Amino acid sequence: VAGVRCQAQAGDMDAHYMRRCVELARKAAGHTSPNPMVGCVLVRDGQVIGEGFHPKAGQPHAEVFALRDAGDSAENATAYVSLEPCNHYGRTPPCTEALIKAKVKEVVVGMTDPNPIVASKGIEKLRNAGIDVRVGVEEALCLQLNEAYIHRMLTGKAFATLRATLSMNGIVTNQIGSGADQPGGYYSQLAKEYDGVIISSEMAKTTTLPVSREAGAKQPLYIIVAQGESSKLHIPSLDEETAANALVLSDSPVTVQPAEVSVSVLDQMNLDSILQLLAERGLCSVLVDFRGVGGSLASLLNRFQEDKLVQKVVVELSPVWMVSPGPSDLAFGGSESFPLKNVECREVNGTLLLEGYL
Ligand code: AOF
Ligand code: ZN
Repeated sequence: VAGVRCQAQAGDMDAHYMRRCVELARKAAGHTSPNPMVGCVLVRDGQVIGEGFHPKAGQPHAEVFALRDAGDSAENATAYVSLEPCNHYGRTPPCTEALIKAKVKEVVVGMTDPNPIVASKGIEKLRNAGIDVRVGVEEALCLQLNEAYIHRMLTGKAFATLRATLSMNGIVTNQIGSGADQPGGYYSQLAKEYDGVIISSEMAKTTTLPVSREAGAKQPLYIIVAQGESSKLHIPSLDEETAANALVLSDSPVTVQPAEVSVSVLDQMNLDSILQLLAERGLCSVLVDFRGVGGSLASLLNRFQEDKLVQKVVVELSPVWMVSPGPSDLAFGGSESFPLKNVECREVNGTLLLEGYL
């Protein structure tokens, strides 16, 4: 019985340290693309002797920061890593070599790396060096942490989340300044975690792009979809700073005013080619911000469920009843329903938030 209890406790501690890895990894949320978020904890004799996370693509990996933190004491330690250690020379040298050199005795991995140049080769390398490797501790949590990175690796497209605000009678609203929209509130938090935000040119023209002016703050790339625009697109809130962080996607050549913005002309203006283009530019995740001024986004989103182009939906249910421009304030009908998975519901400043996976 003592042996069984001992094993159960070891399992609990494994889960505990892996959750800490995920917590560390999340500190870099929104900063690591196209790389994943990764955290690492080094434990020896039941003591944490080093911690680290991957802060940004081009910088050292989580394992390297944790080994630096531990100094000379990593020998015989157990390394917990939320993602399989890499075994290749990329922008940085392989983490497997660093772990072998530091003489850790065991590596506990959250999930294998879907990157084809890693794909279990890191685990193999460690095992061949005589290190015990266990894989799959808190795997579901690690998979969720890097859902966007994994999606981009496997499909070559950015992970897309559709965001809309609905009135209580189900009408898509343009509620800027609603509970969830407060500065520093839920929406600005959400935008920070995504690599990009897709909006329609109609919305860009009529609203101020919510760019953070805090020094060093992370900005998502604003992707402005312009369809059927004339050759001149005027976006009043566009200054040099916002323009540096924006990209206009258009179906015909267009000049943008008053500031200079990069423009890509797409032969095929559809969500599929947009998500591919963004993945090629290194974006893992994108928020499709569908407000009342959806305009050209509405046609892009037509039948997106069938094409499996949107992975997640975030809906804010605002406590207002809207008068609709149509014949009735209630929308009837709808042909098919797609039940969402892993639905979560919470309240933020009087707005109900519903999130789920398609
Ligand atoms: C790890 N630990 O913390 C991260 C890993 O160009 P590089 O050198 O940064 O390599 C990027 C790839 O390394 C990335 O696509 C993914 O496969 C892996 N990321 N691996 O062992 C880390 N961030
Ligand atoms: Zn690495």
